[in-house]
Amino acid sequence: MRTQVAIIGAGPSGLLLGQLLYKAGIDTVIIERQSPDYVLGRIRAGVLEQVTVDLLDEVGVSERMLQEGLVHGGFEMLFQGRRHRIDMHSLTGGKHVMVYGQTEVTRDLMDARRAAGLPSVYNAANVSVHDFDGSQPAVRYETDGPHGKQQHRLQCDFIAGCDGFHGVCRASVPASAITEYEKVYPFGWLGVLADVPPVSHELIYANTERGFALCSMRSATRSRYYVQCELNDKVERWSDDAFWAELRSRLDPEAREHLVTGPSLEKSIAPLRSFVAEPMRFGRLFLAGDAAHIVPPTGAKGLNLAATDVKFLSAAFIDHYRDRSAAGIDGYSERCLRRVWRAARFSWWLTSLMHRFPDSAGFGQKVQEAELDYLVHSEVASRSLAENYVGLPLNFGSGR
Ligand code: RFL
Ligand code: PHB
Repeated sequence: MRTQVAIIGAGPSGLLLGQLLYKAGIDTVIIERQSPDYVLGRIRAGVLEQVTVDLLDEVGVSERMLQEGLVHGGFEMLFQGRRHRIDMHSLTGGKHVMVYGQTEVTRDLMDARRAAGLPSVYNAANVSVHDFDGSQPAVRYETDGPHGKQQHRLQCDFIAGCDGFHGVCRASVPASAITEYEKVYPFGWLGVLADVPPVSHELIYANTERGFALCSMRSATRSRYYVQCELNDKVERWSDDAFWAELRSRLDPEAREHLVTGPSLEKSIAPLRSFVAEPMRFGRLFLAGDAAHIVPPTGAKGLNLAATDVKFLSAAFIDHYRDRSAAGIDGYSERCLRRVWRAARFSWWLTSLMHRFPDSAGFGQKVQEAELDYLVHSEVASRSLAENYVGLPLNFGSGR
């Protein structure tokens, strides 16, 4: 089998890249290790920047998002028992974010790919990438056939590594060719999804004595809540009742009154990590999304970064095929990393500001309180938070 771009991974980055390239007339095959249902079962991001909304619109998969998504012009910061609203809309000159779950984004992209009749291989085993430092890269994988395992070889011009943090693409690059920067935080997030109306119509980010909490949502009848938990905590240790009691203890009196509880549809623990791999291109292999970088979810940047990576990557392939220019390919890594580090900085900063750290009682705690106080009372500081939260423009700082 042969294609122009082999895409490894059918998460949001792989699927969005597939649609962007399809619109440009470039052939792709997507190879995914899991089943479609497994991919859709992972409950993750909820907040889309305007840049991401525009990209989904550009590839023709915005219809349901525009109908069902919730446009938010602000969010709330809760500390010392009081809520303070960050009015993103007025602080950024009219910008907002869209609350629409990653599961739905992925479903819409999967449906569009299927409707266009584009090839995807799910349940692919032992996926491996080869010869990306030469001119004829290839991907090998196995599928279940009627007579046992079938081996496949996909020849291509380029490989797009959209296979997430634990994927095979980054792991296939020689250690000497890659530099990894990592910060692991001493806590995780315990998340619950439940069919109950949200506690408030906007998101609440809470810094409390018992740790961080986040009140988010998927719709007017479905809520997504998180509480900071111990790094080695086990989800089995948390009954629904225990989760609701913990969340309630981290809310202000008004929110506590409005909190509606119910059985959880999903409950999981995610560790928090900042990670960046440099560069993001190795010959004819390109990394995009979580395969190249991870940010802690506090700033809601992970999925949005994945979307802008693949926008830059699709532009690079279009330069190559349509204009016979190597400029996009050569500049891909640098262009992405500049944006990635800005989001890494913002996500690290907001994580540091909003969580309880085991070792920062006393001075660290007082400085955190002073910074929160400054943040909500200084318009300049609030604006900086709002500007980063809604997302910096694609061409920020480059004049391009
Ligand atoms: P994904 O989604 O991990 O998809 C990678 C796909 O590759 C497949 N794969 C392989 N396929 C073939 N061969 C192999 N060897 C393979 N190895 C892996 C996997 O099965 C998978 O289907 O990466 P992608 O596409 O780059 O997308 C990134 C986003 O998923 C991620 O950044 C966000 O979920 C992060 N994130 C958030 N981002 C936001 O922008 N806004 C948010 O509000 C937000 N909230 C969150 C989050 C992440 C969270 N967790 C669980 C870490 C909240 C949480 C709790
Ligand atoms: C979510 O709705 O899952 C969500 C929202 C905001 C974040 C992280 C996760 O910062």
